[in-house]
Amino acid sequence: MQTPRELHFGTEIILRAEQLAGHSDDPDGLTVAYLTRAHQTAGAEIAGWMIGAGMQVRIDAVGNVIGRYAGRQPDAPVLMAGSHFDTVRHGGRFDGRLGILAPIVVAQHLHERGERLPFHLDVVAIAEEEGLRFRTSFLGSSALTGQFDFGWLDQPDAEGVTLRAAMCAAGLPGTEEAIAACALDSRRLLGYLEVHIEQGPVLLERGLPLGVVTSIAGSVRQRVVVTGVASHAGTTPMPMRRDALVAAAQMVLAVQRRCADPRDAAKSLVGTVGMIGVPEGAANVVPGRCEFSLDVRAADDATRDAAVADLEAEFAAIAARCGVQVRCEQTMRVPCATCSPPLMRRLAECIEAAGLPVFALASGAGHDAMMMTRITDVAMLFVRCGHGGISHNPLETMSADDADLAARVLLDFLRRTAAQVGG
Ligand code: HGY
Ligand code: MN
Ligand code: MN
Repeated sequence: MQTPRELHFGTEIILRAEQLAGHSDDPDGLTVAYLTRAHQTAGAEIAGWMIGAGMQVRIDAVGNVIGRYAGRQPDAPVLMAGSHFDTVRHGGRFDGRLGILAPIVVAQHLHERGERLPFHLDVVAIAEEEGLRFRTSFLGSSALTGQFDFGWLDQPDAEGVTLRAAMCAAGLPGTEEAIAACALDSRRLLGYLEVHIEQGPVLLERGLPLGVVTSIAGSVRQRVVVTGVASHAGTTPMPMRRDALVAAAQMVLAVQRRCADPRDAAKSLVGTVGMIGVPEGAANVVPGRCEFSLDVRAADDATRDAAVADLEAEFAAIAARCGVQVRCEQTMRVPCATCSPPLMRRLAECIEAAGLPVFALASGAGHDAMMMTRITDVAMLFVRCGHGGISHNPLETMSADDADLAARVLLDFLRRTAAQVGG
C-alpha cells in the first residue's frame, strides 16, 4: 500500500522547483550563473532541504552541495545521484534541478519511514555545468572527477573577475589543493544516477513519461575570433573593407550548411553559433573584430570531429576571401559517453514495475553524467518535457505526474540496488 507521502512526490518536486526559481540573477528570467548571489542562495536553499531530508551536508571547494543520507554502516559504499543547479540565461526550472530535487524528496521519504540503505546515498547539487559565466562547462563534475583544469582559475568573466577571485568572494578557498581535494574516491562508488528532463520532443511524441538514456552525445566548443580592420563606415569603399562581421556571418552560414548535411543526419550531427559579438563595435565603424562561439555535437566522436575539421578549413577559406584572419580556440571537448548496461537494465526493471513501457534513447544534450563516466558506472533517467519538448527556454515544463513517476522509479532503483548490495 502507498503511504500518503508517496502520492505527493511530484507535487513536492514542482513546488520546490518553483521555489528554487525564485533565486535568479535576472528578474526577467531564470538566470543562475556560477557563484553569483542568486547561485549562492540557491545552493543554501538546497542545503536546507537536504538537512530536512535527514542528510549531512557539506559544500566542497567549488561550491558543489553534497548531502549524505547515511547508510546503515559508516564504511558503506556510496551511490551518488544528482545534477546541476546553475542555469543558462533565461533557462527552465527543471534543467538540472529535477536531478537534485527528485533524490532529495525520495531521501526525505526514506528518512520519514526510518528506512536505511546498505549504502550511503549522496545527493550532489552540482555547482556549474552550463558554462554561462566562465568558459568552464562541467566545472562542478570536473572537480568531482579530478579533472578540473587549474588554468581556468585565471579566466575572467565578462566583468573581468577571475574565476579564482569569484571563488574567494564566495568564501571558497580558491586554491589548487582545495579543488584537487574535491575528487571523489571512485573505489567507494557504486555508480551515479542522473534524473533529467529530456529537453527534446521524443518522449512527448511517443506519449511516454520516462526513458532510459543509452549514451550522451559528445561536444566540441570553440571560441572563434575573426580579425579584420576597423575603419570609417562613411568613407571606406565597399571593395576595400576588411569587415570581420561580414566574414563571420558567412562562417555562421557555413556551420548551418555543414551540420545540416543529410549524410550526417543519422548521426545526429548538430552545430550552433549561440553567441556572436563585435567587441567595441559602433554603428559608424566597419567591424574590425568579431567573436563567436561554436558548439558541434554528434552521436559519435568521429562524425563530430570530421565536421569540426571541415568547418575550420571552410573558415580559413572564407577569411582568405574576405581579407581577414580567423583563429579557432577550443574551449571544451567532451567525448561521447555510454551509460552502464547493468544500471540501464535495473532502471528498465523499475520502469516496467511501474507499469510503463521501457523506451531507450540517446541524449543530444550534455550532462554531468558524461564526466562521471570517467570514474564510475552511470545511468540516466529522462523525464518527458512538455511544450513541444522545448528547453533552455522559460517555457520548459513537466507535469507533476511525470515528476512523480520519476521519483517512484528512483525509489525503486535505490531499493533494488540495496537488494543487490545486501547488508
Ligand atoms: O549544453 C548542454 O547540453 C547542457 O545543457 N549544458
Ligand atoms: Mn542545460
Ligand atoms: Mn542540464
